[in-house]
Amino acid sequence: MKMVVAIVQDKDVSKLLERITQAGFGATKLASSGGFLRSGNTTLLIGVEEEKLEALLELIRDTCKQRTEMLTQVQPIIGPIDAHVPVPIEVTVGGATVFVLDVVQFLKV
Ligand code: 2BA
Repeated sequence: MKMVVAIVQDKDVSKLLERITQAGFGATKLASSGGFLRSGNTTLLIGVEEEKLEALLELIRDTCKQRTEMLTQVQPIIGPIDAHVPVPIEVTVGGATVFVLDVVQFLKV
């Protein structure tokens, strides 16, 4: 068995959960935040039999879209006076960041 940890954008979560539950996978949804953008995203924990792993990854690939987000960074300006100006930077986020882990034991007690 494998544990898929998928970090997805909030905008993709409803559709993805609908599709993975319809396909018979069990999932747990956790609210999370990215370390770089510090904005909300969602982490899904999905336990899956090894033979169904590829089908699950395909659903994630197919559902999670790549998007651009704007980040404003304050940059110092070199000149006669010290100044700091906000500079917008475009960052590409997603589709999804996925880790696949081996499960040593799976119990429901
Ligand atoms: P964030 O950390 O908020 O990162 C959002 C996006 O910012 C990233 O998209 C990437 O395009 C960019 N980014 C991240 N760190 C950067 C840096 N040091 N310099 C320039 N740009 C940077 P994704 O790669 O699609 O990642 C989306 C989210 O997935 C991340 O949100 C984070 O929550 C998670 N993630 C990504 N890599 C991870 C890792 N190695 N371990 C744990 N979580 C990870």
